[in-house]
Amino acid sequence: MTGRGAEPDVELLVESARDAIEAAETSDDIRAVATAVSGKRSPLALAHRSLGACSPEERKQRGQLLNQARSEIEGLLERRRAQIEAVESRAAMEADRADLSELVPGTVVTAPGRGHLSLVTRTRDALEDVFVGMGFEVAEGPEIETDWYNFGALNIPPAHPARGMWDTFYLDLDPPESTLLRTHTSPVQIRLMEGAQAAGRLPIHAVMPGRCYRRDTPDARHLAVFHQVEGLVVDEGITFADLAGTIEVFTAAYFGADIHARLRPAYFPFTEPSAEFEITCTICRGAGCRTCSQTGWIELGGCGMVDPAVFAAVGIDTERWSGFAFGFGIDRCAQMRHQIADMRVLTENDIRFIRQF
Ligand code: FA5
Repeated sequence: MTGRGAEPDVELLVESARDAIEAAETSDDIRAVATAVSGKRSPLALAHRSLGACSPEERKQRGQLLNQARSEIEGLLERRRAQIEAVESRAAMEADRADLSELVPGTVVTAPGRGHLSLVTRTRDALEDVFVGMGFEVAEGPEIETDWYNFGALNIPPAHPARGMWDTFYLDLDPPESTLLRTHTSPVQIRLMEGAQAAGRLPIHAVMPGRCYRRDTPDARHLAVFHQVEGLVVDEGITFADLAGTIEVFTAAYFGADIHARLRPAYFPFTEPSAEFEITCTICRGAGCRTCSQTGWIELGGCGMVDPAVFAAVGIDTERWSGFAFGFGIDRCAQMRHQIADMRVLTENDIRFIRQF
């Protein structure tokens, strides 16, 4: 190989990669093109390999050219991949959009149809699949809880002002306010940590889906009976970056790369630091609408690093272990995934809605 003619052939290589990348239309296409233009057997890789036969001066010059070519090709691939993902995720969202238009008279279903799982159950299953794919186990806990598991062990002692964050349904049992319908899935974290600590089964990487209850007035984004999925990781050397990365991977996997997510500082008594996790409202695409109270953003859940007081309540050694936790609304995820303007349709049993899923 000689230095003469090196530049045109590298230019040619970039040009033909550019043509192939621009011609790609689907995720499968772009994957195949990526292998062809920058994979181990691509002309680019072969050109790199042949540098060994060049003189040191030539190697330096041509090596630089080839590195520039590689970063240009990778940039082109990245851009095209993002465009394709955005188009595909928009198309998937569009296909899932709920249609609440009136039934055409005369199309009433006469024969009993075959039933199917509700949208919320299917959303829970889909969310579980995403987290299981990321290495989490699935656990469950009771819906009727004691004050200790729902509040006390979570660093919310009686009369703590944070109790006001959860309007609670209490059971009519003695002593008063000792037993309740869980207001969130966070008590399952406590049960899991207690069990794992007692049995010497740390670390923990688990998600805990389930039904929750609050004396919330139903509106476009709230129900009195709703669902959350809790996440908990307790391991050595866990940092906020692990939490942020997990949420990012989850959002991209569940909502698609097109949806923007952000973390905002927040307060929860059982995590420190804490954050709220929001995505662009899928109803108005961020422009502001009734569903998102004109903010353009929808809160999906809360998260943060497990507070040392919580580890102390379950006897976990904070010298060795650290962890993060999160809790998302499953109904909220379904609402955003399927662009449902008002969450109350999830409970109304309107056959026009149910049959769409
Ligand atoms: C909690 O319940 C915390 N336990 C979350 C958490 C877990 C924080 C672990 C830190 C660590 P919050 O009250 O914000 O936080 O509820 C979390 C999510 O549940 C909300 O963002 C929303 O998506 C959903 N949610 C809450 N209340 C309702 C409701 N009434 N109807 C439907 N979804 C709701």
